[in-house]
Amino acid sequence: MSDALPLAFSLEVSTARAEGRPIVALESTIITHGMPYPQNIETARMVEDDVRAAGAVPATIAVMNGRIHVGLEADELDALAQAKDVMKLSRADIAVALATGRTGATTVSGTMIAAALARIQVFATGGIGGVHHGAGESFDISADLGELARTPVCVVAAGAKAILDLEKTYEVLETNGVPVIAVGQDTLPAFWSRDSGLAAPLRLDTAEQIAAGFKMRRRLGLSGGQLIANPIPEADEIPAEWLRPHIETALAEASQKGIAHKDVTPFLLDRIFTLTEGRSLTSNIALVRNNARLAAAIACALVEGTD
Ligand code: PSU
Ligand code: MN
Repeated sequence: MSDALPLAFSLEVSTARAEGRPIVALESTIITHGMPYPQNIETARMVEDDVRAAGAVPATIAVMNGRIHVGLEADELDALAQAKDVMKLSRADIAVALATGRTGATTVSGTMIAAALARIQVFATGGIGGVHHGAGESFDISADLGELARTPVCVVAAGAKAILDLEKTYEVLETNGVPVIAVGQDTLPAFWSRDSGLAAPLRLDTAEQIAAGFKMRRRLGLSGGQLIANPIPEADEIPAEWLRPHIETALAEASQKGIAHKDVTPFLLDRIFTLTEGRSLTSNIALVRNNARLAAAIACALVEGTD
């Protein structure tokens, strides 16, 4: 038994670490459980290229063969995107998956844990998990929220996914001391739509300000991360009113079919994809890419700035 961390770095990431270059973590559950093949692999590649084009190095994270891979080689990314029976790994699952040599994709919480172990401070995803509708009965609250409260990673997302009870989600984040920072607007975004109608607790307009806020938390000894709520670009958004009935249909189907636990989010995303005739996926891809670009700018600002 070794005490060494079970981390495996891609060539690109290990070079970047040696050179002190900015690195952006990317998750893999969005690839295995969030998007259909082949759009999942196409998106994963585009997002990595977006990070590179913005001057940082992408580190897509997944568990394979008993190690947390920080940065996937091209063939590993291809294999993961097509693999069946991939585990969905949050804080609760990651150690068992590693200890038993399983293949698993990391959620926001799993990816934050891996990023922190690899000393990566910035992570881009689509939308975080949160409090599901009906949580008063089901108690279904994503592990992403607890992770944001404890692990020091700056998570760039288009807010929480609009399938969730957004008011309760942001209430839980506030209770747990997680800074929720809207980028360039006074309201929180709603994943596929720019505006949730909810006032943003905090607003910042530049990557440099976001980096400075993150460093200040460290100086103060505050644990936990920050949620950077980055609105989808206007050209790619789906108006919330148009989307609402489709979300309601998907939610009703999920409860009728008894979909529960880890299956809820993948089920809803897949149903909304079908109900919107693919429109939700097109905007999901656009918003992830937009988040990757901002995350790269924040990672660059963290490397360039001095504390
Ligand atoms: N962002 C997306 N699509 C996704 C996810 C994020 O655009 O599928 C994934 C993330 O991995 C997030 C997970 O952690 O959905 C939330 O799952 P749950 O609600 O079961 O915690
Ligand atoms: Mn859940």
